Amino acid sequence: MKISVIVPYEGYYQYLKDCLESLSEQENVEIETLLVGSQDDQKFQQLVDTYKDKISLNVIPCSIEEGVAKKRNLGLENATGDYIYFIDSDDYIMPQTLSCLLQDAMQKDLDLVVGRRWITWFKKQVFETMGDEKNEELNLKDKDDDRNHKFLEKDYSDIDDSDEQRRIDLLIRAKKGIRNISVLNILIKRSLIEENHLRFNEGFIYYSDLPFVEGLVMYGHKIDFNDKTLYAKRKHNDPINTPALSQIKDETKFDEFINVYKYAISLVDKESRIRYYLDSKMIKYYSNFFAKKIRRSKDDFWRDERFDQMSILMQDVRDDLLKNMSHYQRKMVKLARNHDLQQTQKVIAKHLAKNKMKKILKNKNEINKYLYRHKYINEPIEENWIMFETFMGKSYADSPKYIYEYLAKNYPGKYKFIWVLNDSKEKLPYEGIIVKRFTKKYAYYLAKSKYFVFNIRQPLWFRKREGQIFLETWHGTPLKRLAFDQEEVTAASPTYKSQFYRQKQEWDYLIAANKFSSDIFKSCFMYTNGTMLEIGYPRNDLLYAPNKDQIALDLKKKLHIPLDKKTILYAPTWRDDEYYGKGQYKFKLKLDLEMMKEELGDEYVILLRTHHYIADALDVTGVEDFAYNLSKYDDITEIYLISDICITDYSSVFFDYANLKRPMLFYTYDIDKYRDVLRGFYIDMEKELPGPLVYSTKEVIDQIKHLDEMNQKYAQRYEVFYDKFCSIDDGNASQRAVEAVFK
Ligand code: C2G
Repeated sequence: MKISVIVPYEGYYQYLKDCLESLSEQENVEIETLLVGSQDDQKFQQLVDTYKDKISLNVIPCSIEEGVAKKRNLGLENATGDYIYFIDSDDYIMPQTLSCLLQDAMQKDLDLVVGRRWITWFKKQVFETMGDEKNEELNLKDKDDDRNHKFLEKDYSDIDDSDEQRRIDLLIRAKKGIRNISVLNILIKRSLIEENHLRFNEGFIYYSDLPFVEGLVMYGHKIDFNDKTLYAKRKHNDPINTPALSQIKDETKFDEFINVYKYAISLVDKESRIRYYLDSKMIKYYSNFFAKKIRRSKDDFWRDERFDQMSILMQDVRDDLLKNMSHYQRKMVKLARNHDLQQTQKVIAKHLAKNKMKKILKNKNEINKYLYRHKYINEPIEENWIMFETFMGKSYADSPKYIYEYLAKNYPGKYKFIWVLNDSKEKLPYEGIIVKRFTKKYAYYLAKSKYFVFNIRQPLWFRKREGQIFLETWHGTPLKRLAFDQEEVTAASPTYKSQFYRQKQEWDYLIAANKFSSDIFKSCFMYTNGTMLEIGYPRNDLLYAPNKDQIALDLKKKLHIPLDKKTILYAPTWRDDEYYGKGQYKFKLKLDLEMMKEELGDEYVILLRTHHYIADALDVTGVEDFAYNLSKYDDITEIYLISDICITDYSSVFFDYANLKRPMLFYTYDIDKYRDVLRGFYIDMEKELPGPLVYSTKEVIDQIKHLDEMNQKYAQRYEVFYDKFCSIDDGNASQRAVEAVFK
C-alpha cells in the first residue's frame, strides 16, 4: 500500500527542509512525495536532489504564488498511491505518524484516519532533542483537546448515532474554531476522493479546507482517530517578515470566510447534523469574534455592510440549536435578526466590560494595569523622577545600579530615584524608593516618571508618553544570536518578534559596550530609531575602581569565603529548551564538585553562580567547604572582583570578566546543540575566545593545574579580544551615560 504525500510549497526554504527530512524518517511505509511549487535557485535544487530518492520526490511545476487549493488539487491529479496525506511545507511529523495511520486504515478498512496535531513554534531538531519538556509541550495541547470534547458533549448531548457523531467529531477535532478546520494529518483513501470527485475550491485562498473536509465527512463513512500520530503545525516566528497563511492579517479574510461558510452550508440539508454544527460554530464566531470588530471599528464597512451580511446569516441559523447557547449569544442572534446595530453594540460593550471586570477582579495586576491606563497616565509627568529596573526586579545590579549610584553621588537632591526590587533585602546605598514589580506603585511610577533606566525590556503594557525618556542599557555583549537575527526563537512565542519590534521603538537610548555590540544591535533589534550610546558598560566601571582590591577583600569576608584560598567562578548561562515554564529554566550542574575538591581543594574554592532564569537550586551537600553558591547574590560584577579564574559557557559574562584580564575557561559540553540548534553565535568561539573550550570536569581540572601554560598559550588572543570588546571600558561609562541622557 502506497501513500501519496502532497506538499504545497509556499517558498520558505528553511521550513521545507524540516518537512522533507521528517518524511524521509517515516518508518515502514512506502510513500511518494508530490511537492507542488518550485523555486529557481540552487538551494531549492540541492534540497530536491538530497531527498529525490529517499522519499521518491516529484516536483510538480506550479508558481509559488498560486493558492494552496490549486497546489493540492495538482497534487491530487498526479497522485498514484492508495492513500492521500496532506502536509504543509512548513510543518513536520513524527517518524511513526504515517505507519500508524496506515496500519489503522488497513486493519479496520477505514476511509479516513485522523491523527493529532499540535501547534508549536519549535523547529524539528529542537523538539527532538528535548527531554521531559517534550511531554509538557504536548500535554498543553491535550488540554485544548479536552475542552473540545466538553464542548462537543454540550452541543450534541441528545445525539446517539455514533457514526454520525464520529464524523462530526472529525470536524470538531480538526480544531477549535470554525475558521481553523483543516485537512492536515488525515490519511484518506484515495478512492473516496476520486469516486466522489472531491477537490479544493480554488476560488478560496484561506479557508478552502472547510468544504473539502466537509466532503470527506459526507462521504467517508468509516472513520477513526489515532492519537499516537503527531503532526507539528508550525507557527512562523517572524510574522513580520515570513508569515504563515494563518498569520497573515488581511481584511478580505473575513469576506472569504463568510463566502466559504455560505458555500459549505449550501452543500448540506438544513436538517443535517453538519449544518447544525456549522451554525453553532458560526454563532460563536459571530458573538465572540466579529462582535468585537464592529464595536471597535470606526470603519463604516465593518460596522454597516458586514453587519448587514451577518444579520442575513443569522436569520438562517437553525433555531433548535439556540437553546444550547448562552444568554448573551441568544441575545446577539436575536438582535442581528432584527438588524438592530445600535442595540447590538450596546450589548457587546456591556458583555466586554463584564468580561474585563471579571479579569480585573481575578488578578491584582490587572487592576494596576487598569489604573495605569485610565488614571495615572493622565496625571503630569514628574521631571526629576527616574525609575530603575534590572532583571525584572530580581536584583540590584547591572548598569542601572552604576548609573543610579553615579547620579546619586554627583547630583545629590536633584532627582527622586525609584528602584524596582521584588525582594529588597538591603536598603539602597543612597536615598530612593523601592517598589515591587507590577504593583500599584509600580504602575504609578511607570506612568509618571520622566526617565527609565532598564536592563531588560519594558512591560508589554507600558506605553511611553510624550516627554518620557527611556534608556535601555541591555545586559551583555551578544554572543548568542538575538531577536531578529534568530532564524527561529526557541524560547519565545511567535509574537516575540512583533512585540520586540514595538518595544524597541520606545528606546530613546541604547547602550553598547563596544562597536561590535552596536553593529549587532542595529540588526538584531532593528534599532535605527533611537540613539546608540557606544560608551562601554556602566556595570564594568567597578572593575576599574582604584580601590577594587579592598572592595574584594571586604566582600570575601562578608560572604565567609576563605581568605587563604584562590577562587574559581563558575557562571553558566541558561538553555532555551530546558524549562519548567515561562522564565523558569532548569539547570543541572555538569561539574563533578567532589572530583574538583579532591584535585584542587587545597588551593582553591569554587563560587557557583546560575543565571537569573534558572529555577533549580544547586546542591552543594558534602562539599560545603569547597563550593559556595552565590546565585542569589545581587551583583555579579562584585563577584568578578573576588574571582581569580572564571569558567563560563555561552554567557556574555566573559566579555565583562575579560576587563580584569584574568584567566578564563569555557565549559562548553553542549556546544554543538547550543550553537547549531538553539541559538547560533556571532563569533567563532573556537577561534576568538581568550581561553580553552573544555568538555569534561577532568579537562577543567587539568587546565587549572597548568594555569601558567594556559595563560601563555592564550596571551596573544586575550589581547586581541580585550581590544575588540573591552577597550572603551575605563571606569567612566556611567558618567558618559549620565551626560548623554540627563542633560
Ligand atoms: N549573569 C549572571 N550569572 C550568570 C549568567 C549571567 O549574573 N550565571 C548576568 C551577567 O551580567 C550577564 C547577564 O546576566 O552578562 C546576561 O546573561 P547571559 O548569560 O549573557 O544571557 P542572556 O540573559 O540570555 O543575555 O546580549 C546579551 C544577551 O542578551 C544574553
